[in-house]
Amino acid sequence: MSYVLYYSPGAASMAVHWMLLELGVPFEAKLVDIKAGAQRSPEYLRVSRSGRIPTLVIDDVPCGESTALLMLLAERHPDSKLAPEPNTRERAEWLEMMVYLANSVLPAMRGLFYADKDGDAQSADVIKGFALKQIKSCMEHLDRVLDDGRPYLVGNRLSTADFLAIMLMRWTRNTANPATSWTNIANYVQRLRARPAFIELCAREGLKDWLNEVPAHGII
Ligand SMILES: N[C@@H](CCC(=O)N[C@@H](CS)C(=O)NCC(=O)O)C(=O)O
Repeated sequence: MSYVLYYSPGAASMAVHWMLLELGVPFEAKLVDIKAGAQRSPEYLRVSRSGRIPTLVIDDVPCGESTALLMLLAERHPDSKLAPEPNTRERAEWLEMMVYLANSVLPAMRGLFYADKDGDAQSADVIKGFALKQIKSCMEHLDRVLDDGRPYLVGNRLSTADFLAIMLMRWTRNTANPATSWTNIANYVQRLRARPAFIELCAREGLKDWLNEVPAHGII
């Protein structure tokens, strides 16, 4: 079993990177510098037909799409229990949440960050405005899901849905309505950010701007 993750700091690879750390499996991480356009280099296009991040090369086979990769890793590592068992109520909830995040939240984020690149510059502001409204309504929905005080998004235990949701919530941090402005989400984010694997992930990707506050005396 071998894993090579092509990633860019804070990008859609983040959830997969986090999951690999939680699993504690050996993997190699290869940086693709999006700002320098490395996702369009002939080397990268040899592993990724779409030229998008992430790609996870599993036993020499390149695989894409962050949500699919999380589900695939959960399938390959069933002992981790990062996806609920088939034919359970939690499985139905998990499938619904994974598809909601991939199908409603992720495309809106793409609209927010890539409106000028994917569309044309003249309509970019309109697309971004629409995306921001969609993202706000998604965060309202996720806050309602968390309203019963559950510690994780699905089934009272950590799952791939949490890796994906936290990554997406982080992307709202510089908008007028960051995800953490909703109380249930803010508590959820604090809980998940305290995980050692998340702290390790941020250290490895050089991300310093979305960590829990460390008290002045240094004891958490
Ligand atoms: N649906 C894809 C989205 C991937 C995606 O849009 N990745 C961005 C980084 S967050 C990317 O590759 N951007 C570079 C580009 O589009 O040129 C997934 O979830 O893997």
